[in-house]
Order: sequence, then C-alpha cells, then structure tokens
Amino acid sequence: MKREHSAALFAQAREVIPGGVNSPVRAFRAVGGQPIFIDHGEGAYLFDVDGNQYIDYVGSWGPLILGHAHPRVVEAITRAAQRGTSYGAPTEAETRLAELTIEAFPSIELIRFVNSGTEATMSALRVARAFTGRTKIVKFAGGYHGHADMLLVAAGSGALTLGVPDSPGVPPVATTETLVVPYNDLAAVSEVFDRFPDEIAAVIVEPVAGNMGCVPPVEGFLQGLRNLTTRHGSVLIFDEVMTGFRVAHGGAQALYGITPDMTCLGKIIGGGLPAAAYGGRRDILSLVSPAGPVYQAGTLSGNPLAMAAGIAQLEALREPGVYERLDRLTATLADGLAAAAREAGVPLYQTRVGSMFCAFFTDGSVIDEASAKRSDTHAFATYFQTMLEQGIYLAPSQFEAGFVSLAHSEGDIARTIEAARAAFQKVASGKE
Ligand code: KE4
Repeated sequence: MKREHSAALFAQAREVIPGGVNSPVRAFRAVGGQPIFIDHGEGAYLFDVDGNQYIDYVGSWGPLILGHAHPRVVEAITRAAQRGTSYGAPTEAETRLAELTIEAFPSIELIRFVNSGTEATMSALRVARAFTGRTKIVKFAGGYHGHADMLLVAAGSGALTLGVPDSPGVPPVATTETLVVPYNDLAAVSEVFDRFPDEIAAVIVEPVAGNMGCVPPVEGFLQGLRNLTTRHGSVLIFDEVMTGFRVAHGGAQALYGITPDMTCLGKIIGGGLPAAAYGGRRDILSLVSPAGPVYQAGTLSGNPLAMAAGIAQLEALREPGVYERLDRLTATLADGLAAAAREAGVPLYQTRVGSMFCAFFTDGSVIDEASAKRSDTHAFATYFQTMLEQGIYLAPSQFEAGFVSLAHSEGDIARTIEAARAAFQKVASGKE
C-alpha cells in the first residue's frame, strides 16, 4: 500500500508534537513502521490520507461502538453545536446522560462527568480516600487507569509490592501508598489486606482487563474482591472506562453480577467526544464538591457536544438485539482467527468478552500481566503489519484489546479472517 502522504505528515507532526502523536500507542512503536494518518472514518472503515481503506478494529480504542460518523451521533453534535459549544453552566443534557447511565448501571446513584478516564479514576480514588480516611490503594499489574501519578506504578518483584514509579517525573512519594498485585490472584489481594489491615482506601480493578490485551477475570475473582473490600471497609472501584456499555449494556458488573461501590466510565459514554465519569453509592459521591468537601472540577466537564454525542450513542444502544449482534459478530471473528492460526500452526491464545477481543501469540493461557508478557511480540508485529497491508486495522500492540462495532458486517468479518489466513502463514514462515 502507498503511504507517502502519511509519512510526510508524520515527519511534519514530529517537528511540533512529541513523537508526532498525542497519545503514545498511536506511534506504532510496538509494531514498527510508521502510523497511518487518518483522513476520515465511515461506519466500520477508516480511510487514510493516501486513500487506503481499512476495516477498523480499534474504534478509537473503544468509544465507537456504533461505528464512525454514525448519522444519529453526527446529527446530535451538529444540532448542539449550532446552539453553542460550551457554557460552563448546567444544562439538561448532563442530567439526561446521567439518567441514561444510571438506568444501565443500578450501582450508580450519583455520577459526576469529567473529560477523560484519567480524570475519572483519579477523582474516584480521591473520594474513596476521603470516604474511608485511609490512603493506601490497590491496583493490579497490567491494569491501566490513566496516567495520574499515583497510578503510574510498576509491579516490583514478588507478589506484594509497594508501588515504584513507572515513569520519570513521578516522585516516589506519589506512589508509596499504591500497592500492586497480580491480576486474577485473590490470595495476593488477601495478603495485602492482612498486611495492611484498616489502611486500604480502595481496590481499583478493570473487571475485564483491556490494557494487557483482553484478559477476563477468572471464576470467583471479582466476587472475591467484593468480599474482601466489604469485610475490610474498603471501596471497590470498577474501572469500566473500556468495559462500560461494551461487554454488556450494564458493563462487566452486569455481566458478572457484582456490585461495586464506585464505577469509572468513559469512551462509549462520550460517543467519540471527550467525556468520562465516576459514580456510585450516594453516601460516597455526596462527598464531592459542592455537595461535600472533596474538591474536583473541570472547565469542559459535561460539555454540551459530548453530552449530545453520548446521549445519541447510549439511546442507540438501548435498541433490542444490539448486544446479541455484537456478541455474534465477535464470536465469529474470534473463532475464525483461532481456526486460521491452527491451520498455519501458529500458537495463539484467543480471549473475548462481548465485542472486546485479543489474540495472544503464545501457546500458554493468559490470566495476568506475567503470562501476557510471554507472548511473542515479534510474531504479533508481523501479523499486525501483514493485516494492515491487507486493509485490516488492528490495535498496534500485543497488549491492547480489539473492538467490533455495530457497523461491522458479516462480510467484513469474513474478509478479516481471510486476511488473517495469509498473515498467520507469514508468521509461520518466520519472515518479518
Ligand atoms: P483516558 O484518560 O485515556 O480517557 O482513559 C484512561 C483509561 C482508564 N481506564 C481504562 C480501563 C482505560 O482503558 C483507559 C484508556 N485506555 C487506553 C487504551 N489502552 C486509551 C488509548 C490511549 O492511551 O491512547
């Protein structure tokens, strides 16, 4: 595929933007080559600036569950924009989106809108600390909750670790209260509570991990977290920024039947515009300013355009049969990819929850970051580039999830599986 214009634009972007991108994963560093620059999106397709067309399985990292430029979403944004783009004052649309969200997430009694998942999780943890009067938080190795200092921590050696900064610029003092344990390891979580009784404000978890690839919770893991946090008076925070309205209408908490104390949402609730939220029990969220003393604010929080896009998207997701179709399409895709890998003799560990999926290039099972990291990232890079060359746009990293939208057709899925046959053959041949 010709990609001269993307290359020229990337060179130009690198002159004025760090790494030429506004979020690191977009730079294709994990898969080699250069990123493609997008001209426009339409339904399940992306079109780059060189006129190449791709079937898109990134969907802007999850938000575009209806596909690109859905008429209902575009019309809602256009109508809202014609009345003004931002007021910094309350509007009915914020209440409407709050009610649509609460209707799908009964565990949420009060909700605050912010502009990104990072803001949502950072704020949720602040409120949990205020509510409990404690400072320690527990997160999971391989779990990503945005880039707030206290969450940019690496899992140190051993199962039970006090967080160490995972990025220059994060002062150690910012992470000393963050404990990092392996995902799906209930014994490690129990050990943390034994070691720090009455000190843990919150456990924050991706109920289906989507930032080490797609890693589902093992049987009993989420219920175990619920039991431990209840017993110790800690707040259970489900980070459903990715899984909310994705794996089920009511997110992972509906799918697995677990009620968290707080939930973070993002991506889909903004319909492709910047909007995220944190919400949960009334007695906790009532602490948030100005109802309570916990400060949190935002110039563009509840922005009218993002609210309009979110309302249009969430209303479309209330249609009957939506999640059954997403499930069916994604199951066909995952099964087809697994069969294609088997035919080529390429070891592959497929995971899927609803319309979120991932293919790990490993012959073992993947239940946490350590097992995910045993994947062959060179094989993944070959697979990624071969698929891209055939017009299939996957997430440019082995440790990301893919997404199917309602705009994907059975034909798109079939074409993707066909392309994967060639890609797996290439991987099997050992050629770059
Ligand atoms: P944002 O600050 O990027 O809106 O949200 C952070 C976040 C929080 N929680 C979860 C579960 C998330 O998946 C994310 C962001 N996800 C990444 C995808 N791995 C966004 C893509 C990117 O960083 O460019």
